[in-house]
Amino acid sequence: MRVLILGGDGYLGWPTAMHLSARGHQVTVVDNYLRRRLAMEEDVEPLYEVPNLYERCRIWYTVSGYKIKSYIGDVIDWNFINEVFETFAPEAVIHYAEQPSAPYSMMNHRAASLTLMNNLQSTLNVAWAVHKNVPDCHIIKLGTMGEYGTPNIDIEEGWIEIEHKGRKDRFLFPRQASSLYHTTKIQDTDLLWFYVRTWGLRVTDLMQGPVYGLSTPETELDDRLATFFNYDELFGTVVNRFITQAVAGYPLTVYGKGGQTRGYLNIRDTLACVELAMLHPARSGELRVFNQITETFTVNELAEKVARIGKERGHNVVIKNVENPRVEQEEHYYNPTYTGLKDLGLKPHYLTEEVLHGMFEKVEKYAGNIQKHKIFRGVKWG
Ligand code: USQ
Repeated sequence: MRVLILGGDGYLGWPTAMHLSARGHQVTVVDNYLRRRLAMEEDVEPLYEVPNLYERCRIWYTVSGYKIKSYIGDVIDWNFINEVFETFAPEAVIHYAEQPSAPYSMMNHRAASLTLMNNLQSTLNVAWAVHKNVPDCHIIKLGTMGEYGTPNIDIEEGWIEIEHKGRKDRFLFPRQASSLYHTTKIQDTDLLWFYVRTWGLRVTDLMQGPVYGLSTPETELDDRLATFFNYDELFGTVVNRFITQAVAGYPLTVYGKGGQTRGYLNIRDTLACVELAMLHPARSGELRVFNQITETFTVNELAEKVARIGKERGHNVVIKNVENPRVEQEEHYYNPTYTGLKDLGLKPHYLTEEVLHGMFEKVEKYAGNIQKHKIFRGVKWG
């Protein structure tokens, strides 16, 4: 299949590109290095350096014999992205090209504005580029579980049937996010749903939880094929952060009471989910939604798991409840449905002791690179 990956240089984009390329798909990647630029501006570069995107593609070719074509350019630049779609004519497009950090989006007005403009404009351009050049192309959009928030009712897989005054209809499940970043994802969903209804686009919205991990079958082939690994407050997700903190002897930063529950998944499962969605496309005129998680944990549970394995490996691990810089519920009901991807054949990789040991092993290798001042800066929501 001809597949276009937008945001193909990112934490998930690059491993996805290799994964699909290794399965014989014709992969083209686009990226404007936004994530690299923001990390540099904010002094939060990843744990180790990775080659630039052109070089990554060259190394991938040398190692695997498969070619990935890359374009450096901005999805919000209409002329650029329109031309990419016209030239490559993808059968599927995977849209990761967004500012992905909740704390970054809450830092100041400039960061909020960049997040809003970038995320919405890129989604708008994807819808237009598909409509104009390849109307049958399947759009796979990375959404987020955070769109739903933490409602006091079960979370359905995207849709809910509502009976009101004796009549029934099916609606998008109510959304109420707790960061500006997450709110832009809600707006993305609304934009796409509008164009699905109006133009008959085919769209899959993957409501993904926080991802952890740094190893996929393809990154294991050569150290230079590794993905970014951030452990800072802006771009590091919580499990990746806790493991790095444990290795650095920095107390694990549990925000507030630590009862915040989220659905998590291994980076390997992100790749599998995206591939499954691609191999089983949505119908024309369908917005299909999957909740992309494999298990749920509270922050306290994650801290305890990481502390246990960290201690086993000889690290001095302490758990510390710090004042929560975010505005979020710290104790709440959480019961999401996530059967759709399993029904398509997903075989989850759970957060086992073995997986944690594997992550520790990698991070320990780069322990000398950890800069403790990058770990906590306390970007406040209020
Ligand atoms: N947390 C801590 N201590 C920390 C860091 C985080 O207690 O040092 C807590 C947060 O308060 C939150 C939970 O851990 O309750 C998850 O935080 P996170 O930073 O791992 O994830 P989040 O900010 O929600 O965002 C991440 C990705 C984002 C993706 C989202 C999925 O950065 O791109 O969309 O996970 S979800 O959370 O399901 O919306």
